[in-house]
Amino acid sequence: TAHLSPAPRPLDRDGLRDSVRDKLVYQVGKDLRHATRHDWFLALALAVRERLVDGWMPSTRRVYEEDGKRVYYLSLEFLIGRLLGDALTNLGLHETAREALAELGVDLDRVLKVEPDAALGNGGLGRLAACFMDSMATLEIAGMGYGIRYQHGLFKQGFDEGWQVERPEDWLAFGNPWEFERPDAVYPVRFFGRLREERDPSGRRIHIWEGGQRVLAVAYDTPVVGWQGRHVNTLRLWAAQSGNLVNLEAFNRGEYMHAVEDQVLAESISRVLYPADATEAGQMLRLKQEYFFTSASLQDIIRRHLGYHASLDNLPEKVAIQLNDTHPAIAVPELMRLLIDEHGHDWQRAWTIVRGVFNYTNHTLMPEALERWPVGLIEQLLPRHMQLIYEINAHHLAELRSRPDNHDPFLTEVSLIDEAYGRWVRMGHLAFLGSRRVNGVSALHGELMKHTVFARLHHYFPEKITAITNGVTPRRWLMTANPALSSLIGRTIGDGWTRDLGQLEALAPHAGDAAFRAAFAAAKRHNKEVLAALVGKHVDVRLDPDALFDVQIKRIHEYKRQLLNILEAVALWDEMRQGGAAGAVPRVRLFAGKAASSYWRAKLIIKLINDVARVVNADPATRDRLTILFMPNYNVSLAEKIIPAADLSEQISTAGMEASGTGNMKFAMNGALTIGTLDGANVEMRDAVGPENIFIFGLSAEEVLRCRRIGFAPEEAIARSPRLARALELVESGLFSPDDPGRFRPITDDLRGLDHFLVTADFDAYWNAQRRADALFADPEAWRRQAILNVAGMGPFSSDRAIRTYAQEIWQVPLEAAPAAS
Ligand code: DL6
Repeated sequence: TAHLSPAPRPLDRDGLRDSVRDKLVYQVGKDLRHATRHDWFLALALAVRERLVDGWMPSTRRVYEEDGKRVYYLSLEFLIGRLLGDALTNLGLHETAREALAELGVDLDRVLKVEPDAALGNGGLGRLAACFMDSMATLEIAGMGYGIRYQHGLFKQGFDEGWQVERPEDWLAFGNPWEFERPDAVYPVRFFGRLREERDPSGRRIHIWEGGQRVLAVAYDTPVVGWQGRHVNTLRLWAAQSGNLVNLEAFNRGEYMHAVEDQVLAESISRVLYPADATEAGQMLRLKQEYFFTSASLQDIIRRHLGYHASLDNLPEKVAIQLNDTHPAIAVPELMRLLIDEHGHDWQRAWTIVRGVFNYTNHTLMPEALERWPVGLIEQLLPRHMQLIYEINAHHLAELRSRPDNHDPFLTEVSLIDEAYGRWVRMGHLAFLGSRRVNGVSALHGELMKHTVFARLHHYFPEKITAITNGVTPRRWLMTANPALSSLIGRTIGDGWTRDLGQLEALAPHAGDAAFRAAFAAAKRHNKEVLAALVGKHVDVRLDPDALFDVQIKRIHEYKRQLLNILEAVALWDEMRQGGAAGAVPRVRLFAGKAASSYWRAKLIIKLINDVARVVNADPATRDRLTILFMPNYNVSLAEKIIPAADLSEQISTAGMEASGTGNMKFAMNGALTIGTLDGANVEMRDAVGPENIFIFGLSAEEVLRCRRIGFAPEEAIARSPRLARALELVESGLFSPDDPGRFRPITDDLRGLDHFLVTADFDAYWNAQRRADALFADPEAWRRQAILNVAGMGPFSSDRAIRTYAQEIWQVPLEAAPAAS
């Protein structure tokens, strides 16, 4: 369209080859003959980065010149993965790079593999942030991501006799060719200290926060390129440093540790990503991380704004800030502090600006995962912020008390301070109150937000909650990850889907075409062979590409119910070895995912899966029909290999507990059928692909709530299901853990006692859904037909659609580029 920015000048094979050779010699400092694969990776990445920069400068210049509204995405996590393949895809340079390297005697695929994953996130929330960055660049939105440059990302997972072990991750060990350090973009961030009050010449009270620990936030910028390189945004990550390089006096006294203490303490803030996912949180350091990156980002945003505008009064017209979960919720009192204490605004004006600028995305409703900080901790670490939070709360409660529709003098449920057991600041409430819009990540999740955690706040502020369903970038998750299927799609319907995923609809009629189905099956078969070869290289398990690849990959969490999956596998194995389960097709049950290091129950579930796998895989009676495998060290790169090879995607959470899911979308986009509950975005996926093309089972979210309200009796569910009873008995018998027969008692006792996640309630329904999957897989043509219809139905699940809707409904920024342009 007329609005699209021009694509960057083309680069041919010879140009890229020469550039790579130059980078190798002059920047990596290696001779061609002695270069390692890693050197070649650096050389190619630097050559490609140059192309990114070619687009980056004009994009940045244009954004400044146009002075439009900017979008800032504040996120403690960006689960980026590898960048080289993605950059090549977006710049259309994949084949050029392959040929250029071949001329230098180097294989591109081998080079791509040495890039470490940037694992700066735990799971869905962090990966969503990465997909959103891709889509903002593709839609040419002036967007910027802000986060932390963790020195060590999410831990590496290994197994020791089937138990998860965590090893530190070291993605920066060989340097990072994508980033630019910005020693000139540095901001001070204070912790602890004292408050003092003074009067300014006009008699106004001013608050001075002084003393304590002062840390510096130093910016590192990574260019984020959109589709076809037309627009390049920035991801700015902060590293912590101390202003005091070394205490020379202490050093000269021989106190070497003491001499660098300040530096070590400061750097600890950006040293490690917390391996927490939903239920765990470190205390002081975690809050420090949250405040550190939030404060630096807000100072940066204000500096940029004041470079072009006389005051901050028009901030809401020029800036929209999305708070990714409550991790950056301290931004609400921090912006109040900056506006009032540093820029002289009065309370009312400052509050109007805050409420016009921020928006908040909620990613979970689990009460234990909603962040709350002890009042005492905030008072100690951020004394001025605690004061401001009290003041915000006082205004908020006074306003509600004066409303004619309020009959609650105490307003305990909507107060920012939870005083039930101890005193806590409710960060979700703080983010809700300080935001213009509060977003749920699927239609169901948005509805549940209105009726559960935010019910009372929603009553008073009914216009705030929106529900924009998550999406994933088709460039990484289909185009780069699955060249076999992408090229088939391209040959069949053209390439417009890369920018307009709705075009996949045009595949639907081809589901009825036997030749297309055969080509589709060949692509899947190829991907399964690639995965089987990869598995064979790393673990001693042989996967049969003819078997049904049944995959559950995600964080290990009780609500995601990996337990339901493995118990059903135990029941199936038992039936097979008794000579039953005649209709069951040969299957590979593949698991992957990490457990938070302090989530003991999740780690026991991993051990159970590994123990069951050891016994089942060694059984000669069932060996050809059932293989169970837990792949270690799940990360984005592994997902890119597993997802294109999957036949069946496990999305089996307790309904009402998975906010959206995004893995569900990636699998279906790659031609897997889903077996799942009516949870998160599964509901919308069912509507998009048709209920006959998805295996839905189990309790609905409403039924789950009812079940829990009236009290659920697992023993009755177990008594009704001889298969489940038998599976539990087998686990309890010690068959899978002969060295420690009682090992899994905590799991089975819980299933028999409380079963909060309703595994036993859904077991039979799950078993039946699995048998429906068996029956369909036994008819390959019918299976393929449905798989193709799943791909065809994935149009709505692009992150481009999600970002377009955020832009219109939440950020209110104009969209320049037309949706369907390719
Ligand atoms: O919104 C992204 C993603 C959802 O798709 C998942 O359903 C949800 O579990 C996940 N949440 C997290 C961390 N939880 N918290 N807070 O990753 O967000």
